Amino acid sequence: MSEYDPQALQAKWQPRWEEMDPFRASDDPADPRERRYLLDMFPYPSGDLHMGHAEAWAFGDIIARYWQQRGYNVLHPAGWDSFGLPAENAAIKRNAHPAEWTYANIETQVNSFKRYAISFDWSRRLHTSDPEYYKWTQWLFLRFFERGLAYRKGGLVNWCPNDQTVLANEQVVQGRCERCGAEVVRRELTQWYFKITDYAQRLLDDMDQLEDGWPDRVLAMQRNWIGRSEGADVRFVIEGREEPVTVYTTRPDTLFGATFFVVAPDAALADEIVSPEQRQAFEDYRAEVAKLSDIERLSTEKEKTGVFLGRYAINPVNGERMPVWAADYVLSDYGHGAIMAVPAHDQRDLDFARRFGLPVKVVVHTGLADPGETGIATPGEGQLVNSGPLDGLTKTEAIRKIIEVLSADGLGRGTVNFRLRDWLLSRQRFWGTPIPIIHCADCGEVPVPDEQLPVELPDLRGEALAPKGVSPLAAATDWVEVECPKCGGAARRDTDTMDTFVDSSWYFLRYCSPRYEDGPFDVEAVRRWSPVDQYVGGVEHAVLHLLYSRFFTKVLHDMGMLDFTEPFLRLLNQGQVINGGKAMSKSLGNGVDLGQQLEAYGVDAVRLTMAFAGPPEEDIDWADVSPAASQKFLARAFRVFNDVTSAPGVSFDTGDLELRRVTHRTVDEVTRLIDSRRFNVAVARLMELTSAARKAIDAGPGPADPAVREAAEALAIMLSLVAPYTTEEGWERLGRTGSVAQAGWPVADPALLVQESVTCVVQVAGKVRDRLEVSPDISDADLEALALASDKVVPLLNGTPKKVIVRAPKLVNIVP
Ligand code: ANZ
Ligand code: ZN
Repeated sequence: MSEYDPQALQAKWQPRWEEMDPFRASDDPADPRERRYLLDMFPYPSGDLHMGHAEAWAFGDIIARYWQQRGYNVLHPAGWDSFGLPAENAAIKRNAHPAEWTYANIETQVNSFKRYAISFDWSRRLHTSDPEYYKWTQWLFLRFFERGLAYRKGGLVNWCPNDQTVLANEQVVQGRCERCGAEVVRRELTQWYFKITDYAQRLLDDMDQLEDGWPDRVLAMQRNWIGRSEGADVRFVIEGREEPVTVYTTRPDTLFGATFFVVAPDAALADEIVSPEQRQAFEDYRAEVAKLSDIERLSTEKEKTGVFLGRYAINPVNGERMPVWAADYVLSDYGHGAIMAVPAHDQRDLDFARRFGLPVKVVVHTGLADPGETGIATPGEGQLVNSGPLDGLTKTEAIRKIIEVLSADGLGRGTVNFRLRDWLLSRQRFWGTPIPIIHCADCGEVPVPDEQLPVELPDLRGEALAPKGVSPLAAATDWVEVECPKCGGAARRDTDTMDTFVDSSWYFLRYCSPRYEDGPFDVEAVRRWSPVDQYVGGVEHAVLHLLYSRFFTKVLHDMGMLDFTEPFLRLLNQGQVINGGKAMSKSLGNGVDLGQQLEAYGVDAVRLTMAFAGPPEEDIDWADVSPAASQKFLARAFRVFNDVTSAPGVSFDTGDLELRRVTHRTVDEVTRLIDSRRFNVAVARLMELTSAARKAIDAGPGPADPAVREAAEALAIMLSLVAPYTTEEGWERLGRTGSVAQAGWPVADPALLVQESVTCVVQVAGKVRDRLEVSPDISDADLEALALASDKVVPLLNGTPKKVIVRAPKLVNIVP
């Protein structure tokens, strides 16, 4: 086998690695090695692995294998986020149990990951749909419940008419169900929520810890989602209503410019205050609005709609009467569900005022044209006008002043608001973690006692799982009807299951002690391994999963179970694998099948192509890369390993100095490049090292020179991060024993890193007058100074030369 045959190498080494099991993390507390935790985002068992998996896991594996080589005790676990709708829909179609589809797909992915040579510690494998796992998801739910962080409330929720389940706001994308694309409607339902809003400020503050480790855009998306704003609550009296109504505004300085008042049509207040004459119109309008998603309601494109409620609010600062309207652009669950409208300085209010002929009153002079005429609101800085005691102040001063005034008069106060809402976690579907609560007519919501966990799913399959608006679990009478754990009376289990984001909010903790039976995780094991040093995964999880995991971490910290507050220190978001400039899709027919690529080029060439394509954060266009060229390069490297003739263990000291320098420089650079996740440049350096070794074998000191062995061994180790099969075989060919994955990262000798000098030619008037030995990275300025000071040049110059052209480090051209 001196020809490079990737399939033969895979057939040879995969079973051997299976036996060696080289990537087991050591749980021994006395293990002196530094620990590192590399986590790939939880895979969902949707089918076999695809190109996107191949990319993400190739990157994660480079880092994990690198740490392994550096001598760390590395935790690199594998598991599956195995609850969820696709399994359930497949089960309905095939009249089967969701577990069948799920676990069959997992087996397929396990085999593919093994072939793909990911350096997992397989002993820690877990699945969120195993009762041994979801027992602890339930246990955690109960702890949240005890702390008031899991609660039920009624309200309008997003409902997918196709999947027949509620969706979190985050799962509604442009008014449609994230999973199936159906248009989402609003429904009044009682659902379970996690009180993530209690943690809004901390979720924001703790981002300080992530500033250096997470991509800026992910931090921005988190910040945006939490949506903190500062402003004021202001109390308005509504004529004929005892209790004043509070509104939230970020611009209390514009209070004198409020010309009307708007209530969310779906807020209880609207229903309460609407006048009898306007009731019919209001109810018709409300029914229309119920069909819209928040996104549509907030769209600035959409023509403004609304109805007058036949009532008036009194502006607390000037006593003016303002008509009260209901309009969909005001949301019932943000702020207080009602606003003061300031059309001159808020575009939505202005659009509304112009549509319905309401007055526009400028109170901040910004220097821009009158919004009442232009239709363009002026939200910017300026000087207050028409505002009594605020006149002449700047916006900032006016905000401070009016908050003082309102507070003194008991009419309002400064406040902070968050866009973040509580996390709706209950789903009316089968294949998820059952909510461990029992409803008793006398005792209310009763937690299932810990010793009765897990509440296992009943055995339902096929038709029984079909969506019917209530959870399929409701029909499993034997399962539902239980005794109340408190009073022993007849009671019913909660029939909803949890959003799968609950399962994946704590899996990284379970990996630290995956078989632990006395709790969700062994606190000591987590202390040793966590937080995660490097998380790798797609940017599609930039908001939801990361926010939820951060929230869980903070709650567990408050429960005294964790000694840190952020779960993931560094985050790498890989780009997408696309084809021909477009995302791969069935309809475009531009999908690339991973299995076929692996068949055609071998695992190593595909992994190498992923790493070499560009910076890991950028998209890889498969039409622009060449796995065939990757394979050719690997064959070249393989030949180098084969051609070395010196004995293993030979001293490198007497080796060819030039090649030794190249080797050590490459080690030094590749180390830094991997540390900074510039895998593509690292691969380029390894290609150069391969060429240098080749040249030394063919035209230089020859294959027996110790420097050739040194280069080949360093190459094998460094390249093993990307091409494990080729290098494992190469290592064996080099006469070395043990896995190349554990050979240990090469160390660059500083003495061999000093750069040789370069000869620089100095020309005067086109003639070569001097040759200077300079450092290859000399600056243009230094080189110019050296050249102008040369003994051979000075006599030829008559004062300052006309022109000096510098091409560092090789040429200086002087025009006297
Ligand atoms: C008057 C005003 C004048 C406003 C002005 C803005 C500019 P953020 O920054 O997102 O927190 N608002 C308050 N509650 C609302 C609700 N339930 N639905 C829709 N809009 C609501 O936005 C706060 C601003 O959004 C508030 O400040 C309010 O409009 C509006 F020149 O009050 B403002
Ligand atoms: Zn009871």
